[in-house]
Formats: sequence, structure tokens, C-alpha cells
Amino acid sequence: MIRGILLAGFAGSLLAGLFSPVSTGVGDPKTGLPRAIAAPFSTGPIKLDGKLDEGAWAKAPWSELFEDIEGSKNPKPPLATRVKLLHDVLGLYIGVQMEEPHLQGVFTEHDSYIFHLDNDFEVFLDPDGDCQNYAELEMNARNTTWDLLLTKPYRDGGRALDSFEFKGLKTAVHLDGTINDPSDNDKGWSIEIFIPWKSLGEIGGSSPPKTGDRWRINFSRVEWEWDVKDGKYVKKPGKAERNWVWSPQGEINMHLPERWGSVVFVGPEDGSKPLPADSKASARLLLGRIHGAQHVYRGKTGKFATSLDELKLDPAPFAKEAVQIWANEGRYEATVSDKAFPKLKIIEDGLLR
Ligand SMILES: [Ca+2]
Ligand SMILES: [Ca+2]
Ligand SMILES: [Ca+2]
Ligand SMILES: [Ca+2]
Repeated sequence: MIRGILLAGFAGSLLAGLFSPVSTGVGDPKTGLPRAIAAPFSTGPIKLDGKLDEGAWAKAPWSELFEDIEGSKNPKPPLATRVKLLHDVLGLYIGVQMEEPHLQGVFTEHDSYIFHLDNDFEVFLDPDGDCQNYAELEMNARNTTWDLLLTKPYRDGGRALDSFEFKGLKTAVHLDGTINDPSDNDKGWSIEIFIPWKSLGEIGGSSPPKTGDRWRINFSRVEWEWDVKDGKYVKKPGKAERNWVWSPQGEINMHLPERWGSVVFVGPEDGSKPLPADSKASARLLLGRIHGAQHVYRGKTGKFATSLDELKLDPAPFAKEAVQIWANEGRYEATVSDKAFPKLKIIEDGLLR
């Protein structure tokens, strides 16, 4: 899903239109924080056939059901979507289950822009959590894949590199119904994805991860509405795609990586234990809001702000004193400090660490 790409080449105040200092509707509606999921260490074999019926999968907890990308202010999606994660010495496994009465898929060629014409499932992964050099994988019900690397989010002038390949990626789809046949009602589709550590190591972070490590991740499902013409699915005219996600983004944009959820790598029997709180979650969201506000401010004034007051931002749950902002010419830095973590910093191009 690449809303906003059309504007990505524009500079200055137009680019500021891609930024939003608001982040309501993000994550879990109770906490307002991005969701987290455990990926237990898998002790059993996994046969990549799209069916999550191995004993190994039973050790992995189901995620929450996906919600609308803008969060709980919108109605819950009418079709259920959920994921599970596992890991072993070789790599990361992602299992997906989706209700779907209209199994559909056009694209068969790798690296096609799948979401343009097809319902899809999408993975977003930023192992080192710096909001740059992150990968996206899209799949349709025909097991066609599109993997790409974002040098930065589109808002920050990032480029999407389709030539990026998850080396050793394996995917499988199981269809519970008939594809591209609207004469019946289908039950759904499920997916198994395997991404080797070696490939994930190429996009940063410590790969393979250690037990207890946390990586930034989110999942999205694009769902079109269909008419049937001459026995075929055609997109309903004038209807935008619906975007359902695991950890709500608060707006229709997956490319706000500071709002993604996280996966925590845990031991084989620890899948159902509560996960430790993400000590940096609030600071990441605040830095994302500062980043959005800085670019809106620069769009209006031609320069970056040097204080929260200029940005009209309330840093809650942090005290004002916890936030430092420096700006000069076309550059800025903002930091948040807290007892729970060393200083976290964002700069003008969105690099967060
Ligand atoms: Ca399987
Ligand atoms: Ca990164
Ligand atoms: Ca590719
Ligand atoms: Ca069908």
C-alpha cells in the first residue's frame, strides 16, 4: 500500500502535506500504544504449504483480529484476519488466516504492484527500528509476491526499491474455496511465509535476533469491493480500497514506521506469557509527532522550530523538560530522555534511534 507516493517527488510545502503531527487512533485502543506479539522459538518442523496445522504453530499465540487502519473510530472489518509468528535457527515464520468470501487474484508475475488490482496481505519489517531501510512484502491469493525496500518513508523523500529481494524467501497459500470464480462463496485463505535471517540481516539489525529482542513489524490487508461482470470480479467503481491492519496506524498510511507494532522473540514455551512493556514506545510516537509537526511548521515558515511551543505540541506523557529540540538551516534534531531508556533521537530526514 503506497498512498502518498505520487507526492513523494515534490519538495517543500507540498511535501509537508504528507506529514501529520496527530497520532490518535494508533495501536491498541486501550493504551494508545502499538501492539506487540510473541514469536516463540519453534521446535518442530514447518511444512510450507499454507496450512497452519503443524504442532509447531500451536505454540504461537494468535494476534488480535485486524482493525481498520485508522483505528477504533472506524467500524471493525467485516472479515477476520489474524497472524502468528514463529522463529528458529533459520529464520522468521509468519502464518496468516483470512476470512474471504471472494477469493480473487490477477497478478502472477513476481514484483507486480499487487495491491493495485488484487486483495493482498502485506508485511512491513524494520529490524533495527530506525524507521529507514525497511522492507515490505505483498502477496495475493495466487502466491504472487512483491518484495521491496524503502530507503526512507515516502514523506521523507524515500525511494521504493523493487529490485530488493528477500533472498531465500518461501511462501505458500492455501485456498479454502475457488479462486476467480464468483459463482460460489469462499471461506478464506491462509499463508505461510519463511524469511531467512541471512536476508533479514541485510536490512539492518542484529540477525538472527536473540531471545528477548524486539523488532518493529506491522501487517496490513488490502481489501477491494467487487462487482461481478460476465462471471468475473471487477473493482466496484469509485470505491477506495479498505486497509485492515494488525496495529492501527491512526491514518491511512502504512509508511509511518514509528507507529508499527513489534515482535518479541521468545523461548519455545513462552508464547502465551505476557510480553515486557516496550519502554521506548511512547517516545517513538512522540518523536513521530514532532517530526510531522516540524515539517508542517517548515512548510509554513521556511524553517524548523526550536521548541515544543512553536510546534504547539503537548509532549504528554513526557514532561516538557524531557524533550530537547535543536534546529539550524535545513536541519533539526529532537530528543526524548527518560529513566527507562537512553536518549532517543529523530532528525530531519526521519532517522530515529
Ligand atoms: Ca504448513
Ligand atoms: Ca531500518
Ligand atoms: Ca523485489
Ligand atoms: Ca470462489
